Amino acid sequence: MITRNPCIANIKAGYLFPEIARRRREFTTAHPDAKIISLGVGNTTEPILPHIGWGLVEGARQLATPEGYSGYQDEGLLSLRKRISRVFYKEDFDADEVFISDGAKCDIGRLQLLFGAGAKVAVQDPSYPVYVDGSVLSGAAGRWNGTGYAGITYLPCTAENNYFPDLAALPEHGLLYFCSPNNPTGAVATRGQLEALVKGANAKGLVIIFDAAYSEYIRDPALPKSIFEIEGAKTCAIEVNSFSKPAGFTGVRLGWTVVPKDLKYAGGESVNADWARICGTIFNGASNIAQAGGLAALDDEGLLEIRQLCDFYLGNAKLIRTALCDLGIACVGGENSPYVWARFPGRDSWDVFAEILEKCHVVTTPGSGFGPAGQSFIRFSAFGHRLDVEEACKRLASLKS
Ligand code: PGU
Repeated sequence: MITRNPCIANIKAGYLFPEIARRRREFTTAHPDAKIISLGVGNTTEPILPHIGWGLVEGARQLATPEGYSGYQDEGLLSLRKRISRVFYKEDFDADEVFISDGAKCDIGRLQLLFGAGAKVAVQDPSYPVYVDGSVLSGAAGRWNGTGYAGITYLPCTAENNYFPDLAALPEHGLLYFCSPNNPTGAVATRGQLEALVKGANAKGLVIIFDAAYSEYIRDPALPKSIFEIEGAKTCAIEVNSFSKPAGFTGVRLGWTVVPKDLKYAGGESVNADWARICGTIFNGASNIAQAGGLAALDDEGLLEIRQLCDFYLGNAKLIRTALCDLGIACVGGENSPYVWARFPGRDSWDVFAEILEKCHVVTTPGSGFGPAGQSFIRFSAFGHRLDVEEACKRLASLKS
């Protein structure tokens, strides 16, 4: 029989979120009457707002007309690529530098095809688990050594360094996944920090995959929403983004990736041309209906709805933060991001996860699932109905006893 891909055999455990779902199921089987509230996976809960919803409906209706019908749109609708460039990048990118995707996660998974199994990968620690698990699947992570993968450079982002990594540790000619606003810590890199990062990346021949999936949650106008606000980023960065968290498209599936034409490999070849080739080969584009929704999301009315939806979830984040602070639990995040990162000194994350589930019937995410530096932390997601979040906050009080 054919042998298993050794990269799959090398992956440490189940993907974090299905593992949480498994533990939740185990708990509900033992306690069938428990009314569980999830502040675990970052999955949107509120309905798509009316104007954006209308865009989706209209997109579907158009497909059923001779003049509105469209088929494959490999790199995405030209009108959407242009609108993304206008709304997010002051038209600084040509349409063929903006690639429409079926979501940021899908592109994060595909992007490593550009660099292959030999890429030296660095991640913020803690970080969204797809960066590391995707690297394991592509063969770039090396062996599991008990606390992490030997081939991955983990860059601790802790209270001690204000959640920004030590740039001296960046690998030369490697790949860095960088997420701001960060999942899970909620930290947002300042302009000065990103300037130092871009300078360091250009000096070391490093490519940054900048994940801006939560950029619409930034409320502080001084904080950059995109790596491309930083001079010099076009020669060292790729940016992935998504309609999931700003527009509630987690189930609709729509995102984009910007690959500047100025970005070149060591041999001078164009990364943009390779990405177009990869997308043309293994991806046939995002749904036309989703893209019609995306167009509606990025007109004036749609942008107001995005603001409104993010404000709602930020309101939830504030309630969670306040509840935790009232209990004397130290936490960060939640101000420019939908995640609150809470510290339980000396405790194992999975034990705290189990305690919160048992005492409060609230599902959270254990910090250690995001990397070694996440140990003793819990991530609270602000994606939930308001009444559920209020109820969860009340229940957290039983953590005192
Ligand atoms: N990037 C970051 C940093 C994310 O946190 C998530 C979702 C995505 C990308 C995915 O974006 P899509 O455009 O929807 O593909 N993170 C959530 C959901 C869990 C998951 O497995 O994606 C979370 O709870 O961390």
